[in-house]
Amino acid sequence: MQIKTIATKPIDGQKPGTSGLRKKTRVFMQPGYLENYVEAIFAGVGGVTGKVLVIGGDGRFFNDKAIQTIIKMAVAHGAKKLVIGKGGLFSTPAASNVIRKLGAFGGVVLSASHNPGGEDGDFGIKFNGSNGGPAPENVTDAIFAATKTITEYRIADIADIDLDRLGASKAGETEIEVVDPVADYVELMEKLFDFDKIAALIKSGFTLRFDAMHAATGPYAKAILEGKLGAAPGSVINAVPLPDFGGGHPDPNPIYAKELYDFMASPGGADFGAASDGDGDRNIVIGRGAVVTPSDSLALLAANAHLAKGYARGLAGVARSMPTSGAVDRVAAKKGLDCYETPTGWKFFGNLLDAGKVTLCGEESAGTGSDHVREKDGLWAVLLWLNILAVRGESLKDIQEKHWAEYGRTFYTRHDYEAVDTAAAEGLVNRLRDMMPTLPGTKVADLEVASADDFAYNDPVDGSVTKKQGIRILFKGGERVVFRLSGTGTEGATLRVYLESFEPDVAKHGQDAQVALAKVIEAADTLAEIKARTGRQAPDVIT
Ligand code: G16
Repeated sequence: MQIKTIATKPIDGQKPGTSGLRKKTRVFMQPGYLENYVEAIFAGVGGVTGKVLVIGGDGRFFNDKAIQTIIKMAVAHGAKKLVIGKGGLFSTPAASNVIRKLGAFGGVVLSASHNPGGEDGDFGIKFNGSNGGPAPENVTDAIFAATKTITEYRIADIADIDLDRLGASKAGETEIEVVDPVADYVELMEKLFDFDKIAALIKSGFTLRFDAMHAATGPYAKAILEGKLGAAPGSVINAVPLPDFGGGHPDPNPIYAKELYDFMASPGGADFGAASDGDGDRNIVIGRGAVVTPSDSLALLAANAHLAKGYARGLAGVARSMPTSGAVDRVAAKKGLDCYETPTGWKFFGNLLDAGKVTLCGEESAGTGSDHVREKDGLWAVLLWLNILAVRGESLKDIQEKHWAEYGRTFYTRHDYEAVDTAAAEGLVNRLRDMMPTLPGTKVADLEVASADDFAYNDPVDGSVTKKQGIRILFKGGERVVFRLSGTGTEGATLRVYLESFEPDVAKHGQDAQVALAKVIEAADTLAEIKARTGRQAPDVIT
C-alpha cells in the first residue's frame, strides 16, 4: 500500500460554525477542499494513529465519495479501526451511540442537517469526540487553527471500499468494518422505552405518520415504528434515503414538511404525526388539532419523561439553549430540578450531560435529546412522546392543553431572514449591541424594555466562557426577543429573531402565536429596524 503525501495550501473560510463545517456541496467538491479539512481535523484532535473512528453520514450527494476519501486518509494516518455504516449511512444520533458503545476515539459525521442536499445544495462535516458528542469549542478552534497552517495531507492509494457489503477488511494497519447502522440504535431504544405499551396503543387503533423526508431516519423509523411497534405499513413515509432528499428540503418545519402538516390537518389525518431532518437529530410532533412547538415539546417531555421506563428514576436536571423559550424552566421550578441555559449548539450540552447534571436537553430549533447519546435525537423524541401517549391514554392535544393550564402557556415563534447581505445583518446586530446600555426604560409598541444584554455562557463544568451568543431584550411584562445570526447557513447571513411571551390565563391559550405575539414582533422590528436593514418585508421562514 502506497501512502501519498500531497502538498497543499491553507484554504480560507474553513471555520467550523454551530455544528461543524457547512458549505455548498460544490465548495466541498473542489480538489483538496475536503482533504485539507480532514487533515486539519486529524491534527486538531491530536492525531488518529492507533485510534478507532466511526464514519457515516446522512446519505446526501457527495456522502459516498467523501467517505472514501476519509477512509483513505484515516488509513494513511494509521487508524486502528474504522467502523462505517452500510451504504455510508449513519443518522447523527446513531453515530453518537456507536461511538459510545464501542468506546471509539470519535467519529466523522457527514451532514448539513436540515439544509438542502444535491450538487447545488449543501454539505457538511463534523467531528464527534469519544463521548459521542460534537467537538467542544477548544477542539473546533484547534481544527480551525490547523486549516490555517496546513502544508500537506496524507492519503492511502487503495481501492474504494464496498460500502454496501457488511463485514471487515484490512488496509495497511487499519481494519475497516462496514456495519448495520440500525441494529445498535434499535437495541438502545428498546432499553429506554416501553415498546409493549406503545405496541398495545397502536394495536388499539391509534394511527401515526412519520415523515422521514427521504433522509437518514427512514431505515430506523421503518425498523422501529413499523417493524417493532406494529404501525401499519406505509406509516413511515419518504422512508428511503436519497442523495437529493427526493428534491425536498429535509427540514421538518411547516414549510418544508408541509405534506405532513397538511395531512395532519385533514379529516383523514392520523392521531400522531412526526418528522425528522436530514441527519435524524431534529424532530417535530403534531397531534390531532395540536402542533407542538419544540420549546413546548421540551417542557412537556420534561414533565412526563418519568412515564417511560428509561426515565422512571426521574431527571437529574434539564437544559435548554438560551433562545429556547422558558417553558421548561417552569417545569423545572415546580419539580425542583436544576435548569441550565446554554448557547445555541448541541456541543454546549455535552459537559452537563457527561457530568450527570442534566438528563434532558432541548432547543427551539426542533432538537430534543437526553443522556442516552450526546446528540439530539429525532426518533428518540418521537418514541418518548409515543410512550407518554400510551401511558396517559389521552390525546396529544389534551395533554398539551392540560400542561398549559397547569404551567401557563409560553407563546413562542422564530422569524428567520435568510441569505441576507452579511454586512447588513452584522450591522443590525452590532447596532443593537451598541444600543444595549441605553435600552432599559425605552417604550416601544406599548412595551417597556426592562433589560438588554449579549448572552455569555460560563460553563459550570470546565469553567470556559463563551461570549456574544445573542442579544437578549427583556420587557417589563416578561416578554422577550432575542437576535442572533445563524451559524449553520451557507449563503450570506441568516438573521434569527426569537420572540416569546408568557400567558397564565387559560382563556387566552387558544390564540394563534403570531397574534398573541403581535406587539413583541412589532417591538422587535422597530428596535432592530429589521425591514429597513434587511430590505425584507416579512420573514422567509416562521416557525
Ligand atoms: C445545529 C446545532 C443546534 C442549533 C442548530 C441551529 O443543529 O447542533 O444546536 O440549534 O444547528 O443553529 P443556528 O441557529 O446557528 O443555525 P443541526 O440540526 O443543524 O445540526
